[in-house]
Amino acid sequence: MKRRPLIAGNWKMHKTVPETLAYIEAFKPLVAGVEDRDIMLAPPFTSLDAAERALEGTNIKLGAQNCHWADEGAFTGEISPKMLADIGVTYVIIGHSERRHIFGETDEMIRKKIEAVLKYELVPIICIGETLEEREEGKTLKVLETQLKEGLQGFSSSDLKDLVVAYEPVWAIGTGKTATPEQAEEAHAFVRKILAEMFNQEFADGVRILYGGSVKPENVVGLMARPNIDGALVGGASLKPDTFAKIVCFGR
Ligand code: G2H
Repeated sequence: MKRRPLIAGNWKMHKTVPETLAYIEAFKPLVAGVEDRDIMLAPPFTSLDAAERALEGTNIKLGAQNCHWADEGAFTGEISPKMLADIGVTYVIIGHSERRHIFGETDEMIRKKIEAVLKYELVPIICIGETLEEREEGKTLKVLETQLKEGLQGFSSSDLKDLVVAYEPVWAIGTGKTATPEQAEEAHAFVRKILAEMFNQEFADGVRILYGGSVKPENVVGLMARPNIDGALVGGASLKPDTFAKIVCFGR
């Protein structure tokens, strides 16, 4: 099945508002006219509003890197999906490994965030992936299955119709080590099989599964050639407009 590729840039904790605007100014012409794939930028919260204005009328969608699950309340330092929807965000990255491992996010918190994001018709990108220790112990597939089953528990396939999954092996994030296309494909095919078991084959066939972990212009083509790899979630290599544009424009 042909799925529309999605190339997503996750800036993590990088760029001020002026830096964001300068990036977008440089990036827009580099990807203008690229209409056969989806493009997303996820700046930090402080830049979202300015980015939304700068991206208006372009082929680039806006993403947030995280959110809380409540609409509002006494949650100092948090941002709600209601606030993100209000400023024109389309995608929300949920359960990134840095959120799981540095900030202690659990599968239950991730499930609540997905529910909240869906309420505001935002598109969740749920991140899953194993640590090096888990891979070396042969637990990779079990970890992926648990993260999917617990994070997506209680939803129907129609609730999750636009769901995006990002497979990000923790050992490949920001380390320069990329999973080989074979390793990534094995994980992606397994994710699709679990989604088919949890929901149904038609649903699973429509879900876009992104690979994340040291994606660069040099390795994107090999990854994207695999049947179950539908896009990339790019961190470090999304910070420079020309480098990210090369990744977005793979194969063109
Ligand atoms: C994985 C990825 C983007 P990087 O975290 O989310 O980052 O491409 O720097 O490994």
